[in-house]
Amino acid sequence: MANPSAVLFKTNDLRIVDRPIPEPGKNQVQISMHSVGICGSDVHYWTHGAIGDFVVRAPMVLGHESSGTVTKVGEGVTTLKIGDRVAIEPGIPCRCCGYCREGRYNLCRDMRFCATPPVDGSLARFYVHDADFCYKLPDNVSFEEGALLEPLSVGVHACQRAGVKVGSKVLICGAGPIGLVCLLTAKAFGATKVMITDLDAGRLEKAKSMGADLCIQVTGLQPKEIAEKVKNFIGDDLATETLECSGAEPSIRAGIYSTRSGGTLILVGLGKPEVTLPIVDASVREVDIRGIFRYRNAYPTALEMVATGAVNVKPLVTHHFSLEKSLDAFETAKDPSTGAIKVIIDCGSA
Ligand code: NAD
Ligand code: 572
Ligand code: ZN
Repeated sequence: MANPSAVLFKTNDLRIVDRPIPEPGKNQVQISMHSVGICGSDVHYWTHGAIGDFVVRAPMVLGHESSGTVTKVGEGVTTLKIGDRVAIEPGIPCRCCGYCREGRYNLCRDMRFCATPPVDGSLARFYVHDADFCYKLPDNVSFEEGALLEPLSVGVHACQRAGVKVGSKVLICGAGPIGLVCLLTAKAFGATKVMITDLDAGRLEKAKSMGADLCIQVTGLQPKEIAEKVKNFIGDDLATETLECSGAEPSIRAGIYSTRSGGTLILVGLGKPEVTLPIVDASVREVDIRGIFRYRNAYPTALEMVATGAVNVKPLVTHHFSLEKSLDAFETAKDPSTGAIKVIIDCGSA
């Protein structure tokens, strides 16, 4: 096959099929793909065929956490050359609307984001992307780390929106891949205590090994009981910033109760579209509740954190598969009994 690609045809119908090798247009580069991480959203499109209003109506290539080597440069590209190793920021905004022009390009309504219908992702042998959304990797940053810059950028944006700083006492709710990148980022931003919750003991063990100061197994606990544990650990105060990374309704409630007056709760996790929350408690204690939507201008920071050793993202990776074995990779990512955190697909380039 010239360009084997992991194409989702419909729910539970993911196949490796040959696609034409794409040629780079103006200001684009062709990339021989190396590492592609599987995200929860890839698994969700595979198993459900949709996330909210984004419905897979035509065959779509999956994958948006990726890196590779530049194999061709299109007209006008001056910043990259053949052979450069790059991480790919997967969302290309329109560049023209008010949000783009003020730098908040993640809010662009015409964003084309890899593996969000109808836009193809990058889980293929060859892929073409705008050059200015590709970041050259220094020699000491691996392809795998390059792919992990994508979820890490979510952690960077969450911590920036939260205002995590030196001395912060941060609570993270949910110890999946996103909770773990938030843990790494909060520590790199100077948080002196990072606490994390989950229902799953294995995920909490992973969080502990990655630097969590307190792990709270929340099964059977009421939101206010979780807040009490946070308060006891910090020493008669609550979290300065809370990053909710599960999307679970009881966890958002716990997030409000666990955040100190005047603090900030960031809603990273996206679950039910409507939930019941102790909103008066949040309001009278001036707990700011802020959402995040992916990230903006975060790749350079994420790359700098990895390149300097401020964070170590390697422990996130639990499994590797070849592109040809993508279906096995998705089965592994889907099955909680595998203990998978981040499954990486190696697409074949050296
Ligand atoms: P994940 O499902 O792997 O992790 C979520 C974790 O939360 C799991 O470990 C689960 O056991 C835990 N959990 C469930 N209920 C809980 C509860 N009541 N209390 C504490 N923990 C609980 O997902 P992920 O890949 O880590 O992503 C996390 C969330 O972030 C998802 O909702 C995802 O859609 C969202 N997300 C949002 C953005 C954004 O732009 N806002 C970007 C990326 C991911
Ligand atoms: O890494 C980007 C990313 N974004 C996720 C989930 C996983 N990975 N989001 C959750 C789903 N939304 S969405 O708005 N959507 C499908 C476009 O519901 C985007 C952010
Ligand atoms: Zn993702």
